[in-house]
Formats: sequence, C-alpha cells, structure tokens
Amino acid sequence: NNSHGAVLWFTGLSGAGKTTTASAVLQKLLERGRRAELLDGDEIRTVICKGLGFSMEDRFENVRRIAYIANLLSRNGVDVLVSAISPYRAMRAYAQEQIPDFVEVYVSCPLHVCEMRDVKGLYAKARSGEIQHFTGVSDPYEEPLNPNITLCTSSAPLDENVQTVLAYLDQKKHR
Ligand code: GGZ
Repeated sequence: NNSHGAVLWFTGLSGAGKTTTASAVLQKLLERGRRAELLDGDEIRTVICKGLGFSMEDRFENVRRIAYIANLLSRNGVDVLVSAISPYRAMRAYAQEQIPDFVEVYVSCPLHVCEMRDVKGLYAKARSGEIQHFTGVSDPYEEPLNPNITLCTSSAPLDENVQTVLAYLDQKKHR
C-alpha cells in the first residue's frame, strides 16, 4: 500500500551508530518533503517505556510498544525510523509481523570498535560489572540472519550508509 510509510528498523549493538545513521536518514527524508519520525529506544525509555529495564521481558515490552507506535504512524503515511538494539530475533520477527513495509536495517559494527568508541562510558561500566545484562558484554545480541539492509559503520562513512538506505527505499518504490 503506497499510502503507508516505511518502517526502517535499525538494530545493532550500543554504539554501533543506529541513532546517528537513522537521524541522518530522517533529515534526508524531511528534505524530500516526506513526513517522517524517529523513534529512539533510549529516548522512548524516558517516556512511554519509563520503568522498563533490560531483562529479556522488559526489552520485549519496549519493542512491543515501539512497534505499536511505528505501526500507528506508518499507516498514516509517516515514514518511521526506529533505533533500538532489539537484540533478539524473535522480537524483530514480532515487529515484522505487526508492521507492513517493515525494513530490517542491521547496523553492523564489531564489538571491539563499539567498545573503543564507548561514547557514553557504558561498556566500561558493563566490564566492571557496574551495569549488568549489557548487550554484547553480558547479554546476547542475535545478529539478523537475513536483513533487508546491512550497514557497516566501522568501514563505510555515514554519507554512504545514508545513501544505501535511501537507494533501498527508492528501489522498493515506497516513494
Ligand atoms: C544495552 C543499555 C543497557 C543494557 C543501558 N544493555 O547506546 P545507548 O545506551 O545510548 O542506547 C542503549 C539503550 C538501549 O535501549 P534500547 O531500547 O535500544 O534496548 S532494547 O532494544 O534492547 O530494549 C544504551 C543504554 O540504553 N543501555 N543499559 N544493559 N543497552
């Protein structure tokens, strides 16, 4: 259905560049005159997902709520960019089932690179045990087996990754 927006679901490790890449794609879509929104897990966790932690159950609940909003927006013609670790295949499969025009974008980056970047100092805290159940360190991340798009943020520049996403959308004739 062409009146639907696309839902670009960015999954990957903390610090892989999900939000950075999604924000840059958002800018481009807005410049093209699209209606578009970014749903960032980290941000949503301060509002409608306030109180949720990082157990498998809470992460699943987080993803369930994000998928619900993404669906509401996309069926009203808004392109939605989701940035959430969403570490389990089952939760991404759930989102895919709920959302027409779901596009899985794997933001791939080696753990040691994410850890070297450690933008928020969370990896250090995870290694010291100050934070438990940290994805990639003490909690699982299940890589997508068949993502629609794979972006490598350690080897490709941001601009190139943004173009890859836009080209995918154009070719999918979402526009
Ligand atoms: C993973 C954690 C954790 C643990 C806090 N594990 O890179 P960030 O900092 O800015 O974004 C991460 C965010 C993860 O929220 P999501 O909603 O994307 O996760 S999920 O999809 O799994 O529900 C990270 C920070 O919160 N953070 N503790 N233990 N990331």
